Amino acid sequence: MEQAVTPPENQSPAASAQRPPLRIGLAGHSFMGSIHTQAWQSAPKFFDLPLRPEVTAVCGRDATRAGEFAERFGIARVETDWRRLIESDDVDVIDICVPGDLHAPIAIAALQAGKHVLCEKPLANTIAEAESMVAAARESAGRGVHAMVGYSYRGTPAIAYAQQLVVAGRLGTIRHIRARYLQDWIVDPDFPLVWRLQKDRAGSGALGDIGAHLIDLAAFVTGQRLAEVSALTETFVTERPLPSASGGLSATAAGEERGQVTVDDAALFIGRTGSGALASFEATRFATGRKNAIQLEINGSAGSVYFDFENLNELWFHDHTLPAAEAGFRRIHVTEADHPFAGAWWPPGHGLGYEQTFIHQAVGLTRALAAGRAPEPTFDDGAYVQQVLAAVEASAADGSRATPVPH
Ligand code: SOE
Repeated sequence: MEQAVTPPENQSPAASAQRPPLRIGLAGHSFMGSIHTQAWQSAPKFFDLPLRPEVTAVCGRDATRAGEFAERFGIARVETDWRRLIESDDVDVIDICVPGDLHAPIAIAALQAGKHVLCEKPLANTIAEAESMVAAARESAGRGVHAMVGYSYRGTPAIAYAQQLVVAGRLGTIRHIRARYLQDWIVDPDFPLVWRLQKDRAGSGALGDIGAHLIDLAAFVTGQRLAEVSALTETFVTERPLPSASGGLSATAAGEERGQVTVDDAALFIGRTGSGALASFEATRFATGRKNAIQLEINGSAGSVYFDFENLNELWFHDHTLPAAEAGFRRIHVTEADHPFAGAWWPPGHGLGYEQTFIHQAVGLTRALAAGRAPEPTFDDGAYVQQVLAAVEASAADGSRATPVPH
C-alpha cells in the first residue's frame, strides 16, 4: 500500500518549477562538481523551494572536459576562467568545487562582485586565507550577499536527528566525543600523487580532507567547540608516481617519475571542549577495508548516540534514564516522515545515500538565500575548523601536549 510521507514543508515540490530561478555558476567539475550539480538539479524535484536552482554555467581549465561535463548535465555555458564566471550576469551563486588553493581568491572575488558563495571544505588552506574569507563574507552580508561552507554531512538525516536529540536534552551533559573518519583509497604506494596529497594545493592531507568533517560534525551535533588539542600525524608513503593529467580519486600514474608527498596520511588527536567534554579524533586514508566510515559516538549523562556513515540510515541511541534492565543501544531507522529531511523522500525504511546529503545542503542554501538570512555552516564555522586544523598541525610538529585553539 502506498504510504503518505509528505510533511507540510514539502507538500508541493512541483511548485518549485514555477519559482524564480537561483542561477548557479559552478567552478570545477570533478567528483564534487558532479555531486553538487546533481544536488542543484534534484533539490527542486523533491523539496518545495522558494527559488528554483539552475546550473547556468560551468568553469574548468580544460574546455573539452568542461564541455563534456556541460553536455552530460545539460548546462548551457562553459567558461575556462573563473573570473568570467564571476562577471556573468546569469549567475547568482558561485559554487566552488576546486582544490583548496583557489578557494580564497574565487570566494573573495565572488562576494565582492555581489555573488553568493558555496565553498567546498575545508574552507581554505591557511588561517590567513580563512580570515580574509570571513572578512569578505561579513562585509558582503551587509549587502545581502551570503556565504556557506560545504560541510555536507550535516545534511545526513541521522546526524541532524542526533543534533536534535542533543538540543532536546536527551543526552544530558556531554562528557565524551569520539570521532573517526576512515578511508583506504591511497594504501597502494603506487597510487599517484593527486592534488589531495600536495600541501600547496590541499593545505593538509587526511587531516583537512576528512578530519575537517569530523571537527565540524562534532561541533554541529554537540554545540561545543574544542578549546585545546594534542596531536600526532604521520605520512606512511612519502613518494608517489606523478598522476595523469586527469588525476582524481581513481587516478592512474602518468609514468615512472615520482614526487614527494607533502601532507599527512593520517592524523590522531585528542582535545577538550570549552564546556569540558573530552574528545578524540582519528582521520586516515590507510584503514584497509574502511571506505567512507564516519563513526561518531557522543556520551552524555542521560544517554548516548552512535553513528556510522557506512550505515547512514541508522542512528543508535541509548537512553540512560530508562531502568537498567530496559536500557541499551537501540537502532533507530532515521527514515520516518518526521525525521529531518526524510519526509521528502521514499517510504520509511527505503533509505537515502551520500548524494542526498548534498541535496539537503542545496535545500538549506536555497531557503536561506530566499529568506535573506546567512546559510549554515557559515564561513565563521569554516574558520573555526581551520583553527583546529592549524592547532593539530602545530601540536604534531612540536610535540606539545596541549595546543590552544584560538577563537
Ligand atoms: C576524499 O577523501 C573525499 O572525497 C572527501 O574530499 C570528501 O569531503 C568526502 O565526502 C568523501 O571523501
